[in-house]
Amino acid sequence: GDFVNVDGRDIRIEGERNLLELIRKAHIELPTFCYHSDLSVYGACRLCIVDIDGMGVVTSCSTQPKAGMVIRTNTAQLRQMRRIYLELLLANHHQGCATCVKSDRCKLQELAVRMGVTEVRFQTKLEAKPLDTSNPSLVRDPNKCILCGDCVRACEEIQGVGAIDFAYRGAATTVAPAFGKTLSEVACVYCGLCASVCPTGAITPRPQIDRVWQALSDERKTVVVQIAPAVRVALGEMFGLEAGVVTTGKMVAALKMLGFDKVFDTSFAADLTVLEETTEFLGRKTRGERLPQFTSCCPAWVKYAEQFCPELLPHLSSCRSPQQMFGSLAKATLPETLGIEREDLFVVSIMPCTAKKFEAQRPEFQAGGHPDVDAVLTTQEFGKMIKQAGIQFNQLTPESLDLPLGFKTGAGVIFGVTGGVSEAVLRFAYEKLTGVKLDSADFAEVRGPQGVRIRQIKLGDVELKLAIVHGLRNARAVAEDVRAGKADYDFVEVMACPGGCIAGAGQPVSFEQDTTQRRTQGLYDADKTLQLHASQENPYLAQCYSSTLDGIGGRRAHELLHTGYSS
Ligand code: HC1
Ligand code: SF4
Repeated sequence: GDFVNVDGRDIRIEGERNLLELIRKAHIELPTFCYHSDLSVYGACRLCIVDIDGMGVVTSCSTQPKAGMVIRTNTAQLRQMRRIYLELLLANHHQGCATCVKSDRCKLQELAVRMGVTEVRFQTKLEAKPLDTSNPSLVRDPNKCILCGDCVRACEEIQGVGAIDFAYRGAATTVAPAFGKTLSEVACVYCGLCASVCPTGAITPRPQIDRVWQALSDERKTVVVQIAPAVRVALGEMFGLEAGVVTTGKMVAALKMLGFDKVFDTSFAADLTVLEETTEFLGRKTRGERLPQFTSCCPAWVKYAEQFCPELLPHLSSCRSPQQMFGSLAKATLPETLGIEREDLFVVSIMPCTAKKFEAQRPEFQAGGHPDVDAVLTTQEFGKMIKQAGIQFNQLTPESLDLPLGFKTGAGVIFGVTGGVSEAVLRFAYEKLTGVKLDSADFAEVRGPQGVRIRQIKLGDVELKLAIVHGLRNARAVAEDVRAGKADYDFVEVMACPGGCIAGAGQPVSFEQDTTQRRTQGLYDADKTLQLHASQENPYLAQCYSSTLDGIGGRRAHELLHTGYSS
């Protein structure tokens, strides 16, 4: 085979796209801000430089591996150059580190520490630029931007939105929405991918922690909380646990200590979504109308469809997302069961997602001037609240979720990964179409990391064609095919974030390479360890349908669980 030599060791070339990836196989993680394996190579931060015999110093992210290369990654010259690059970045960066929301998980800080930068010799005087707080999901702080362009490329290349770009030239260069607009004035869908890739605190999820503390200390309020599927496999990372470790029981204990009165599970509402959405789907399939049916649980996708493919809106499932089904159901039923007034019930969500903050504020999800979901915390914010309270998370004894809205099946848990909604729907559709109870609950053929997965699945006599997509640029491609009559799908699942909710922008910031994979595995394992795997088996749903919803697809179910779209 072909080899390169990295710091004295021979490393085999196995189709790596660039030296940075190949050098990882030597167990060396080169510093970088602007390299992301899913994005185009930009080569702007220059931190990943290496020294190659006969070539000199080059950026490894933009250099192809060639057999026989002799590479050094850690010479005195490289160390010195990297320090200077970092000092220059720091010199143009607002240094309010102690009060920055990104402080504990900032790549700039991490690399400055790692490279031993202890002073900044070229400090420039910086004029403070205004923050963009125009929307419920994200805060943009241009003072902390280091012009790596990661957000610009992620928004364009993965989401196909192009809401932000470089503006001006030279020393005035900045990253911003076009024409000096705010994020709320451009086509931004609040997916937060820009925040996920941002190495500093220049784009971050907009916090609501203070509102939640306030509700918790308000004696008139009864505060309940729902936990999204993806949160349980990621929160532990903020307390030193590996990605993918399921911490549901400890989360319940922590939430009770923080003062929440009831702790419920969004996965209960996901089970509910499965019954409603599958019933809607099979109805359309029988009548042959408005196919394919697109999923509607990802609020960034819904906003994207409203803005970019309004003609497809009739194809979206009319189901509210599980977050909003939970909210309306909680507000409709809990006041009576808890013996309180509706306006004294405060519903909090803990979500992996920034777009969920926007979704909760949409006018269609309010009743009598009160939103169905009062506040949305990200997984990150939840972890911060636990830290603010001084709770020793790892020492907690697990506690059980409250009933009935805390009971779920595995189908409601796998919603958090790409393919999960489809698999959950198939587990119900199978029984509906064959009349046979499912013995092995999996439809593992819909799983996987590919951005677009087309699957034909036979349930009894019915052949279903599914498209499972994540990343909105991929969704756009499928939508165009549908519009052009080039695709005969029955069902299309769309998640904006690559990987699904587990990789949402509200999740803990991770510097590891395999985090998405581990979280994914964590959710599939959680499904396996639960008692039930198909939504129709959830006994509390049956109860809910008879007492409150007038049956699946019933009148009350329609009022509380469905919606329409605006274009
Ligand atoms: Fe998701 Fe969903 S799975 S959208 O990815 O349908 O955010 O986790 O809560 O609502 O259930 C997010 C996750 C989440 C909803 C559900
Ligand atoms: Fe682009 Fe999403 Fe960031 Fe908006 S939130 S700027 S759509 S990446």
